[in-house]
Amino acid sequence: MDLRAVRGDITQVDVDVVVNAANPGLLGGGGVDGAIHAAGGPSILAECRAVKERLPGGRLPRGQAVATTAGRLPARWVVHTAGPIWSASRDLSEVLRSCYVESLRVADGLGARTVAFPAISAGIYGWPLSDAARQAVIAVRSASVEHVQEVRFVLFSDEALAAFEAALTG
Ligand code: AR6
Repeated sequence: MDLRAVRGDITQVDVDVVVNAANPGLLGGGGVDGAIHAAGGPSILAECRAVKERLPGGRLPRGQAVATTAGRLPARWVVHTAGPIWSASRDLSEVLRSCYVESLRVADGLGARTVAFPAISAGIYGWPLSDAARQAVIAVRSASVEHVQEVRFVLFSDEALAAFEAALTG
């Protein structure tokens, strides 16, 4: 797998799968989740509702991932994952790594060759950026895939791009 970091808006990238930093309720939110639903249109939310009905308690456990199609986005699918909320007192890094590994597993199962990730949990969920980047790179490198050839981290700020570049070279 080829791993790279770029600065950009994940709703605009031409890849097979865009990963959404969603929440267990799966019905949208702010940040990258809001941007994906706004740009992709209502079909994504309609599919999320259908997926949600099949989940126990109607909730996606943190660290797990589910797929929908991508509406009007250039991507073919959106893989929705719910990251952990940063805690200074509990080490939830395994849950964060699981978001990447499970998203890749779902993407690979769809036959995706290119997958774009945002910095999961590093926005509203408050995960420190440099560690979020480190966990992301460790997790993606640990994943075994059959079809995925390229993983692109699409970062919204220069600071986030620098953190991922450091994690990729460190
Ligand atoms: N493209 C790429 N990255 C983006 C974009 C974009 N269009 N928009 C924001 N980011 P966040 P989280 C960056 O808050 O921390 C939602 O309400 C952002 O700068 O989107 O996992 C969900 O519904 C940050 O670096 O996700 C959940 O409730 C990164 O994406 C909660 O927020 C992730 O920030 C999830 O919080």
